[in-house]
Amino acid sequence: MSVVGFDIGNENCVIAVAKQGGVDVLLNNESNRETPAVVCFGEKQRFLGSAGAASAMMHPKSIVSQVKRLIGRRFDDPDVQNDLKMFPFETFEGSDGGILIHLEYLNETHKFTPVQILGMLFAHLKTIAENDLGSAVSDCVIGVPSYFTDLQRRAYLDAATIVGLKPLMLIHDCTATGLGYGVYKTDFPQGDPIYVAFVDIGHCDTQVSIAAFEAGKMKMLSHAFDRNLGGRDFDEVLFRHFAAKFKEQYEIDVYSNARACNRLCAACEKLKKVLSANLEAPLNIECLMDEKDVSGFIKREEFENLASGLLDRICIPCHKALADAGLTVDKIYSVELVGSGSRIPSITGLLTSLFKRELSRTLNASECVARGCALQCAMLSPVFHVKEYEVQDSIPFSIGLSSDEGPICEETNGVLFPKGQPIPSSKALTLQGSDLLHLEAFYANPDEVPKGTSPKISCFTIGPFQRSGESKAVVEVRIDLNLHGIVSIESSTLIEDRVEDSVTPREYQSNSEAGDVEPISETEQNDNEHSINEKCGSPHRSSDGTRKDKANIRVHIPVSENVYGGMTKAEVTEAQEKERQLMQQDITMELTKDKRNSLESYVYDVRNKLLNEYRKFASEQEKDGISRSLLETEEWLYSERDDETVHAYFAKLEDLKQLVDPIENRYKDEEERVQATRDLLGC
Ligand code: ATP
Ligand code: K
Ligand code: MG
Repeated sequence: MSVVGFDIGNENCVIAVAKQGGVDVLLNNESNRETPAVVCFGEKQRFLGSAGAASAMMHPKSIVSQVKRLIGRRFDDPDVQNDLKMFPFETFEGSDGGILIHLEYLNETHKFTPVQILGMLFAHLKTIAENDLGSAVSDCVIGVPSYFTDLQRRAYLDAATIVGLKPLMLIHDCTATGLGYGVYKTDFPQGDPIYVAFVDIGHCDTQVSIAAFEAGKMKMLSHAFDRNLGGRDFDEVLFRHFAAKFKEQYEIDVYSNARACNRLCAACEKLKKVLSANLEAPLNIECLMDEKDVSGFIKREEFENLASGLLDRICIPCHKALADAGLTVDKIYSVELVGSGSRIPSITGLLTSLFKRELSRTLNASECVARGCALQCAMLSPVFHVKEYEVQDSIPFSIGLSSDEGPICEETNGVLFPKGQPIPSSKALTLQGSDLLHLEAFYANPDEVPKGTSPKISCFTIGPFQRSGESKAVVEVRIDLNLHGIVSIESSTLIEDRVEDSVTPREYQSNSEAGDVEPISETEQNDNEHSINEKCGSPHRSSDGTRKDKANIRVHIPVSENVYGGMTKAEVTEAQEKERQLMQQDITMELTKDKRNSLESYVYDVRNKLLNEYRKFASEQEKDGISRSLLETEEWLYSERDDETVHAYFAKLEDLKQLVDPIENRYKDEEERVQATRDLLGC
């Protein structure tokens, strides 16, 4: 069983595998360690990852990138609308308020949700891993931004399920990075823990987290972020600068031309990278628009001035992470800078003065998340032995719970899991009801979640159940903040007094099929409507209230959950079927290409051999016949036919072989004879 970690970036994805003796980053089909997060729809097949990026120019209208930005978001979110403007494809609002991407493919308009597109990317990364490892990959750990909402986390799990991946855990990016830092670090100072700040600047976002390390353990103290600040914003600064310049200088408006926009955008990203290593850089694009070649020039200093607003914004999550961790900069032992967006020198300068110390680059800036994910996967895997290491992560959002009768946790203003709650955690609630209970999970503090996040997370219907007497039934509900950081109901149990001798347990069965009945000791019940028992830090625990002497009957009752904006089981199944079809089409097209290539090279090969090694073994008549067939096949191949099936290419090859094989055999016989004679004389 393999142990795989995935870092899904807005720009690049990285796959890492834990092996005996360490973690390796896998190379993709193009031998790169990073795979572009791109899905492209060609005419008859999809191109994924590097192949997708390479076919961008061929199919500019059907290339989907930065899908991570769209996952679990609402179509009407102003941030989303802003992003959608930059995409070349059309998008619409789905019936659930989510995003639907419309793409022309195989003479039809296909509608995909971002989850489906992410699934395609997952499938591609899975295939790369499987080809490398030579075995099936299913268990994995996937990195997610700390700002991901419940819905976005569920969307990742759905995308994984669609393509047969089983995430053992979704882990926060900076936690994965921290794990890689802590596991390998051996020189911990004696005494107090050390505090390390991780600053990850990616293509679209910035995350800052602070962790406390001691020998053998790590605790995440805070997660802060700017969801809309990353490398691409620096590209945009350059883009706007040059778009304005070229308008003045060349009288062209790149905004009016999608292709010109794309090209200038790509050129600006390159320019930004050049400016990381040089104090000035030129920008030249041939025939950008209206048949005009353009050229420009910029100094690093000017770029820094243009980007000063962005630089200021990087400070905000840094200060917030410090404040939330309750630390001042002088308490920080080290600042680890990761994410390729952080390669801009002025960012380093800014962070150096903010944290009042030299920054460290102990970790591989582009691989650390994937490596940490693979390590975590190894730690969770039963087949892998990893040295004991304790990780305590936390959720950056307060999550509340209410019932039909109002908030449940009144003492804490309705908050069930406050910001900073360890992941995973578990709480047992004791509730009362007559036949059904409704619970609503929600974000309790709109200031904590990213702007535009709906406070509504999910609702749970518990029951139906039957109470035995006049009084309300007592139901114990175990709510988890699970390993993925998702709120879920782990179990719900009807608790009734055992009535001696008169009633058999069967009669306590609920209306559901899931009616396991087991007698247990009673857990403590408060006099008020509901009480809470809590546990955290371990994924599998139940409440252990004070025991009383009297035994109770516990009956499991069914729970149905409705995630606002989430996929139903039926939708996941449907998406699986759709993905299976798309994948089949890709495989068929690849196979067809292979067959076509083999036919093509066979024609060349035979033609060549007829002039050389086969010359003596074929009559003139045979040679003429074969040459004619080769020519015919070639004409058939190049007559602009692109709708042939695998079988057609296969049949043509077989036809040719029928003609050529007898000659091939004569040639081989002769070869063998010569070899035998040589052996006889030679040795
Ligand atoms: P995210 O974390 O937002 O999902 P990601 O993980 O794909 O995205 P990274 O691969 O960490 O992002 O970083 C990509 C960004 O880094 C891009 O904006 C890219 O232009 C930028 N980048 C890469 N190399 C350099 C460089 N030498 N100088 C400046 N920026 C760079
Ligand atoms: K990445
Ligand atoms: Mg990243």
